[in-house]
Amino acid sequence: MSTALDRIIEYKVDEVAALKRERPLAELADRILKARKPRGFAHALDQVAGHDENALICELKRKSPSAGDILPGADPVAIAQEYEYGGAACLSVLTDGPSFGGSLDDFQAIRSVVTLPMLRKDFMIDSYQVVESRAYGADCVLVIMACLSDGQAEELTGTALELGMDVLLETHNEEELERALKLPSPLIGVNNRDLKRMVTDLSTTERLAPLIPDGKVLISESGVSSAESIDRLRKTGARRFLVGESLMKMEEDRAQLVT
Ligand code: IGP
Repeated sequence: MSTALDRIIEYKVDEVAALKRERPLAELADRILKARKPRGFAHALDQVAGHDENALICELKRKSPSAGDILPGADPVAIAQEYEYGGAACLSVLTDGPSFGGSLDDFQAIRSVVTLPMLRKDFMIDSYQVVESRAYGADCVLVIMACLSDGQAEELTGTALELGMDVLLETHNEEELERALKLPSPLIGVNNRDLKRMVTDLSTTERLAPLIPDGKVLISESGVSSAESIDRLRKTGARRFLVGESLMKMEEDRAQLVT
């Protein structure tokens, strides 16, 4: 049976083929030469995270397959500024259009008004997208183990590191974690949401956190909807969290979780 993730990857293949025709790599390379150097994404998290402090990656997400429209009519640029003032360590911006309503235009508009390190959140299947991310000023890219072979994950990671970006390796189960741990990036995301079944369960982080060795850095992603969920996840040792929907919906005081 084909899953939501399979369908996304199917249209990504077409999307990337079209992008490559429209804008050759040489054009992107030119932009990269003019771009500001990457801001350390992992470093910014380390600066904030501590025994008592949580480092938040706050996400801009217009809609999603699991939540539908998250905040219709919202201005992601204004929200990104609130996140920055509220104490976010980093930002994540969804750029997938069909499923998440995002775009590189969103990314660029936000990039031009905040100074925080930014993750380009998309479904990377080709190094072209990694190069494109850098050309748009991304400091980190997402590599989702669930939709990549070992060879692909290695190639995307290698390209991003060569371009000076950080790489968030996203895992959801033991097998994906084992594969991610072999790659040369320390940032290990544990997605509490199963992208194939669209079910979110914080026990995913509880199960996988003990399997992450020293020297690697855990980021708990998705379903972090309250101070209670942070308290629960902190018991696994997690101090870095990627939060989208609940912060988007928090119309007042988007700094509330940043403590
Ligand atoms: C944020 P939430 O439940 O706080 O909105 O989740 C983030 O973890 C989620 O958007 C996400 C995601 C992804 C989206 C995690 N991994 C991969 C698209 C693709």
